[in-house]
Parts: sequence; C-alpha cells; structure tokens
Amino acid sequence: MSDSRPPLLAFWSFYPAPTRAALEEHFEVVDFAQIEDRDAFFTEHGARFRALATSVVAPTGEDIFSRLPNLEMVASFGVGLEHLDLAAASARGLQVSYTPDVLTDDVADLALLMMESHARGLVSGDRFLRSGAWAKGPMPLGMRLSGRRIGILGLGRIGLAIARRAQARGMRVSYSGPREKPAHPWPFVADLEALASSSDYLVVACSVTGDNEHIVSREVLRSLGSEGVLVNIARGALVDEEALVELLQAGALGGALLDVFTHEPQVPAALLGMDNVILTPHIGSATAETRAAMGELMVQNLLAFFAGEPLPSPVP
Ligand code: 8YV
Repeated sequence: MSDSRPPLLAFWSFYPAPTRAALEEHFEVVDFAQIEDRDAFFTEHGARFRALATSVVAPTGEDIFSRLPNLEMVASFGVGLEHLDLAAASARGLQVSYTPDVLTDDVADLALLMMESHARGLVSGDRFLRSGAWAKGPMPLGMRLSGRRIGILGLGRIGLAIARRAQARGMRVSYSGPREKPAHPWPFVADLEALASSSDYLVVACSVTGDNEHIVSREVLRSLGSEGVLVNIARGALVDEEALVELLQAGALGGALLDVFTHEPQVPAALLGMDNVILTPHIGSATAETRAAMGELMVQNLLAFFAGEPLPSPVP
C-alpha cells in the first residue's frame, strides 16, 4: 500500500496514546527525538515537511524553520506560547495553532487543590502518618480555607476559572494584571506588591509575554510575607526562584505550592527538604481527558490545514 499520508515532523515524544493514534492514522509521523544526525536529516528530508507538531516543552524557532523550506504549519500542544518564536513564524508566513480552553478547568482545579491541601495539611498529614509520628500525638492544626484572601496574577482564562472556584469556595478574591477587567466583580489591584501584601495566597496565572520574567520578584515575595503562600501553576520563569528559595529558608515567606519551575524537570534541591512547600511535576493539564482533548484539538488544526480550511484554534 502506498502511503498517502502527508509527512509530519513531531517534536514531542509524549503525546497521549489517543493523540498518537490519531496522528499515525492521518500522517506519516517522523519523531524528531529519534533522529541522531539532525543536520543530515534536515539536508536530506527537510523539504518533505509542510507541517510540524510541537509542545510547550520543545523550543521551536528559526533554527528549525530555516531547515524546513516548505514548512507552512506549526501545531502546538498546550496553551503556552513562549516556546514558539512567533515573530519568526510570522515572518515566514507560517500558520500556527495551539490548544487553549480545553485545559482551563483542570489547571484551575489544581490551583484550588493545592491551596486546600496546604490549608488542611493533606500532604504533610500523609507524611506525618507514614513517619509514625501520629503515635506520639496529633499533628498540628490546619486552617480553614474559606475566608482566606486569594490574589490572582492574571485574570485570563485560567485566572478567571480560579477566581470563580475560589469565590465558590468562600475565599476573598482580588487580582492584578496589565489592566482592570471591569466586567468582573473582584477588586483590581494594579500594584503587584500591594496585591501580595493583602493576600494569603498569591496565585500566578498569567502567561509569559517576554517582558514579565521574574514579575514575581524578591520584593513581591517579601510583600507576601511570612504567613503568605505563593501558588504557581503558570510558568517558573515568572518567579524569581532564587529569591523564593532564600525567603522560604529565612522564614520570610510562609510557603510555596509549585507545579512549575525555572529549569524543568530540575527542581532546586533546597525545596525538596521543606515541609511548607507542595511540589508537583507540571501536571496542571495532566488528566487523561484533558490531554486527549488537547491532542484532538491539535490534530483538528493539522487536518484543517491540510484540507485548506481555517484553523479551529489559531494563535491570535
Ligand atoms: C503542557 C502547559 O502543554 O498548556 C500549557 O501551556 O504548560 C501544559 O499543558 C503540557 O505539560 C505538555 O507539555
């Protein structure tokens, strides 16, 4: 049987099984990670590819685009865009798609789950029990989540989903970001240090835009204070991680609930020994349902491109 499937260069090796199956059904998938001599590969086969699939953990820019002379379409798995050189893509007239919306609920759920686990000592309680400490007496009391103040940095899709959940959970919501969103009822606090100093939990929910690296600075973390807790379900780059570790060590910051880190999958060793942190390996969107939905949307974008139809979720 001759293979009529168009070739697709895949830059990520961890697409979920249903996505992988759909890709294989429609495309002749070439795994970039399997290629040893990439230079030779590009020289020999680069011109075959009109499309590539990537994900937020695979930097995709001009070094790749320039080796694929017939490239027209880049389909990314995930909502974050900072791994893509969009300027280079646009200069080459490439169409680019991503997978927003379908992961919003899961990421927001994780943020709430982390705060609830922190407040009620779910993770520390598990450690306490397993260590045998219970036999010597009860664990320290937790605290009630309702009534706590949550400051959300970034009231975009995910920030809004967190705000709604937090409100339903009885928390007091305020937010910061580039501009006020008057359609929503919560107080806007333009200054991030002011938001931090009036929050029990400061939740980072914005995207990386190129000029907001370390927006959660040492000063912001100081403002959050010795009772305050940082929650990051967005990107490690948004937080000054060195300052975070130092302030936690000094007791100047109350805690940190982190799903993302500066140099994933590396995590600062000092965090591993701390009891007032909860660490998860970038699992905001990592449910079978959501990852399948993200994959389906990515495949739909690729199929639309090859059919000459408008992309369902183009990067704006
Ligand atoms: C990743 C994410 O897509 O969507 C994003 O921006 O960070 C995640 O959902 C996922 O971890 C796969 O790389």
